[in-house]
Amino acid sequence: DRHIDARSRFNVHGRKISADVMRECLRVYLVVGSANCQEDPLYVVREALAGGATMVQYREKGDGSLTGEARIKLALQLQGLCREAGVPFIINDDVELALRIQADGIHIGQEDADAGWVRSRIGGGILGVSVHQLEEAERAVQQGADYLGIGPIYPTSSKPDAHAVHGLEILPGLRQAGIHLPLVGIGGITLERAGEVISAGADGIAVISAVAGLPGDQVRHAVQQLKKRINR
Ligand code: 3NM
Repeated sequence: DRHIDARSRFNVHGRKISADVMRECLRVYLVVGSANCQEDPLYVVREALAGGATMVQYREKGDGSLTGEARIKLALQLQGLCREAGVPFIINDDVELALRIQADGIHIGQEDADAGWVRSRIGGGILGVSVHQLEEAERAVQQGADYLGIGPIYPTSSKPDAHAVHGLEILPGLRQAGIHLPLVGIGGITLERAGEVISAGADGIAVISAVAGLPGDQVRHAVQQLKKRINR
């Protein structure tokens, strides 16, 4: 099978990604698990990639989420789609899964594994860390993060244990405090709000419901529209 053989140009065994390439990958970042999708997640991700999604994170959380072999199988299938499209495939939280399937990287929050430990496990793979304030951001930079996730920017119904809403102000705040790492905003970002998140200092937007929550036949168009707002 060709897509299983095709090597990703991003890889846990590769060289560390440059900040410029990282910024491009963050532009329209789809976060997705089977619980977020109205339809087959493979269809949703295929359509999002056709619309120009620049990175995909597999985040299998919430009611009815897959476990065990089914989870690994879906991860491998989504990875195949991302490899064909040439975009990085990131695993949320689960270092063992990321290493097992040779994902392109991993995303962790403050409650997950220590970022320095994750960096030591994944070599040059992409490491994303969710942070909520300057000290966390500085620490993640020191621990070798490639990008920081900042959220929730707006209220979200996709993450029941989300932090208090930050608003846009956290983005210029981090920039002015000297955080130059690529930043992605997350939480409640819609087509209407995408432009202001970029204007406030983010390099990209990460979304669940604005893409994965749509009927499958609207996914491609939604990603195309998000890209237009961001490239403006
Ligand atoms: N992390 P939606 S908010 C996965 O604040 C996630 O770190 C967040 O989903 C954070 O685009 C969030 O549907 C949910 O609001 C994003």
